[in-house]
Amino acid sequence: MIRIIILCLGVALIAFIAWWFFGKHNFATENASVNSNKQSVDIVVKGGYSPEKVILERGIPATLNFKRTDSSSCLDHVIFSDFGINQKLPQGKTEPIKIDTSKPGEYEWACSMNMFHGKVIVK
Ligand SMILES: [Cu+2]
Repeated sequence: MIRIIILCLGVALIAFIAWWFFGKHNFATENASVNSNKQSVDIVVKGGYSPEKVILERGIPATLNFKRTDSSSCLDHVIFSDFGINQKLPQGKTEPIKIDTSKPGEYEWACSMNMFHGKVIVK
């Protein structure tokens, strides 16, 4: 009986892990919504970043709207080292961050402890 319970828990755990990774990959990348010379992407900060990869168009002023719903202090700052940005993210509020899109390339962001990461791709 105990063996069956352990087996069931094991299967449930594997299913959960598979779902977790599948879900993340499924929602990982998002293109900015562009309208009248502006582009923006909303990013939810909760146990990481969603989406964690953002594609922006070159030369159009861009804003990333970070909304932190996670209470952990780990995620209370977001750092774009390429742009010299170190922005506090107040919990429950949307914090707009302007991104320089003048040069194409890939720019990473991270939490203050460099544990969680995301990436901006300027095309
Ligand atoms: Cu962290």
